[in-house]
Amino acid sequence: MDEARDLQAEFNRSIARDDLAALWVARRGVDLTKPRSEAKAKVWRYADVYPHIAEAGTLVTAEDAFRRVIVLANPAFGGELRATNTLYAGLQLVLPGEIAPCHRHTQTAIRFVIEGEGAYTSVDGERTRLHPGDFVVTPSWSWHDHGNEGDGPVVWLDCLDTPLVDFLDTAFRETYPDMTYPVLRPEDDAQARYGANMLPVGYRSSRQVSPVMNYAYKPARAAIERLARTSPPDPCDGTRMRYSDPASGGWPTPTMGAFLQHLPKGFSGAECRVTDGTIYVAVEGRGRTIIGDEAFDWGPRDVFVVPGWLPYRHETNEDAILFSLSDRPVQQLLGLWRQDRITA
Ligand code: 1HN
Repeated sequence: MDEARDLQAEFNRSIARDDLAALWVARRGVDLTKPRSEAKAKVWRYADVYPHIAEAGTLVTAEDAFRRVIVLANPAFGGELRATNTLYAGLQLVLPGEIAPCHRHTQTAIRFVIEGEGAYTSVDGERTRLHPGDFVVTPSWSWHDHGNEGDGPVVWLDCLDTPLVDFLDTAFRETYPDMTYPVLRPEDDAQARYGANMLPVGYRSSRQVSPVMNYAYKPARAAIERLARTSPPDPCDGTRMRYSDPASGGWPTPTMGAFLQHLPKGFSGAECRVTDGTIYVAVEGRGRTIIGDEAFDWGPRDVFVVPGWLPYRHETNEDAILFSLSDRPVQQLLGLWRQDRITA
């Protein structure tokens, strides 16, 4: 018996020298029946993070920093720039008069505005104004710069698919020779063309990304609030809508989907789990989310992460609105996405 074990151990050592491994050894004792996300559940409260953002504002300019961002680094990944398994998140500060210089990269971004007025983002020569609750899409390989023409600080949450793009070894980047890209189209041109339940006749999408640049908060919130009044909430997610690409009906970006949801006052949600690890931003109201066996309180501007396949359950003290995003488009495209309702 011992001899057999010794022989096996010697076998494992000897094949390892040739960069080989025995599958039955590597998988011994590993639960292969379900995913176990490495990511940790976590809340970043804005009141805790904002002082660091404000201090960063006194230490570096947006130009010197290129992007003045405080990254929400999930503690599970030892300092890697990841909020979930596949997504990056960071809070970006642009002060009045500043410009975050132009560049492009293969990573896609969704930027959700947390606070402040007067900033714009420019994508391939078109600008859009940012208001709290809006999100803007920066498609893969599009030139983009940001600026703040207002008189107060502006902060938004950058969410990018960088961990996913890195994993696929597909990260490319270029810096534009000037600070800003030339303005080629009128401001909010995309809003007029694609943002009013219409499309230009003959429009054919040439990219796997929504032509809508800015998904405004006001109409989304009005729709959610109206639905919340007239239809019963989902037991897990309340009144939850996904944002869509008006041309395809699909997701705003190929790698990141976005959602807005309303949870009524006193909501005590059923326990659920989904395979897509999700980044939430509390926009309005207060509540808590029980993730696994830990409760995370949240209020306006707090960001929290629910790792994939960990049971979660939302509770509220007030009417609440949550924005969220995840890699669900990728999982669904590959036929891998699952959900499970663990209703008691
Ligand atoms: C990026 O391009 C921005 O353009 C922000 O504002 C954060 C994090 C990783 C890679 C690219 C931006 C980023 C980023």
